[in-house]
Amino acid sequence: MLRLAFSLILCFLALPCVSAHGYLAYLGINDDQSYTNYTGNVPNADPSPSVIRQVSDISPVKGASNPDLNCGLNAQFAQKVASANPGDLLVFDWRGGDNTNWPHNTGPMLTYMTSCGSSDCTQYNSSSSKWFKIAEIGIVTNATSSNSPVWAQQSVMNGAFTNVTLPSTLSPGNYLIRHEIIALHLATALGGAEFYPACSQVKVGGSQTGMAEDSEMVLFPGAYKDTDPGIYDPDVYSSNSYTFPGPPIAAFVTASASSSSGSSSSSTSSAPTATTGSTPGSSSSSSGAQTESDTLRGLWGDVQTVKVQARKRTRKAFMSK
Ligand SMILES: [Cu+2]
Repeated sequence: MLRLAFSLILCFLALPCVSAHGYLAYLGINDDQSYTNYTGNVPNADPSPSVIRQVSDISPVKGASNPDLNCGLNAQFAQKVASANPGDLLVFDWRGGDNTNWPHNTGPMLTYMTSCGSSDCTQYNSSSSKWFKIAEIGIVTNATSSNSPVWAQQSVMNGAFTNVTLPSTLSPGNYLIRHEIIALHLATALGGAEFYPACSQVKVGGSQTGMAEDSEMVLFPGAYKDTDPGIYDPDVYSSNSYTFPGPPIAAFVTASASSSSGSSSSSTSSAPTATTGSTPGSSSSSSGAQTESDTLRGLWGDVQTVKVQARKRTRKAFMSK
């Protein structure tokens, strides 16, 4: 993991890494073109109506038992609800606090959902809600660099979107989507992990029947412990293996993903098409072929479809300050 070590050194030397944090700036649904449907509010700014729950600061949530692990620092109800359908592509665009690129490159990205019940999510308190996991992505191989292992989060730092596909058999209803980056650059110390959860309010249509089992559902906080191997990770800079925290991806998600190709879990999309292929120790081949859709097996054997697409929107339009 020389690449990661090098990045860390750069971080110490050149950048104010302690204060370099960020937030979910945009959510796109079925949006792999050049725009993003839904704008998130800058943390602590005067809010505009959004589907993304605003947080109070770009700083991370620290500690696995922190109540803010639910939806981010002092997360507020959002006024709007996005419309989506099973199988839709969710496009998450994370930014640094100054709207430059996301500042971290080490650690996984995980996506959970919870039902808001019969009413929409605009007033739904999810602190005692049960969440199920629909996607996770950690270390992948870098097809442009001898298939060397690299965190998918590196692509986000490079300017990529993170793509997650809604389960193709998801039951209709009102949901919160909790998309989370865990930054592990300080995770060699207990309590060092940085959690960045972001919750978006959606209403899912259709007439599917897929649901998670009770045994697959977790609370936030509650799903993680500070001592989990994927959260306290002394070997994070020397190991190519990674153990995702939280429950496995819900069975109905992986069942629907394997029965219909193209239905997937999580991936990043970036301009240099850097992230595709298979994870270390997986049985699938790592040809490095830059195909539009490439299936890989995650470290838990979960089928993930990596979709590589050119980033068409330029950063410049959003960097006016
Ligand atoms: Cu940070």
